[in-house]
Amino acid sequence: MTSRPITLSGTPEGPGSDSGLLTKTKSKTQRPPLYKVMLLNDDYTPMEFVVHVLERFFGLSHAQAFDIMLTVHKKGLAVVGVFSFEVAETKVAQVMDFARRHQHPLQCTMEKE
Ligand code: TYC
Repeated sequence: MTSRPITLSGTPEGPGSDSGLLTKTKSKTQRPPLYKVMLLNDDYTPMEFVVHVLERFFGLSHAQAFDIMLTVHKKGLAVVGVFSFEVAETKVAQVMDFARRHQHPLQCTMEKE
């Protein structure tokens, strides 16, 4: 078995035409859209129930949950988290189902960021 060195003579443009410049193609990676999950105020859902929902479904500490509940109570609504479409959809469904089962009118919605 014999082998000989491979010699490259020039570029596709021909020998001696290599400018030495390298070009790079920018591959545009698309980030998935994010969705804000919001809690809406109402006059009937007990404050402790809202705090419990925020702890249970959004993993917030008691203090964080209490703060957000008060923001919703005072301002009418607040963003409680930002998630992928699938996770946001699941959170909304879990909160709405939990509130309905406890017969509270609490509303939870999502919106593209
Ligand atoms: N406004 C309610 C009350 O006074 C408390 C409440 C807070 C309800 C946040 C809903 O998303 C909510 N009992």
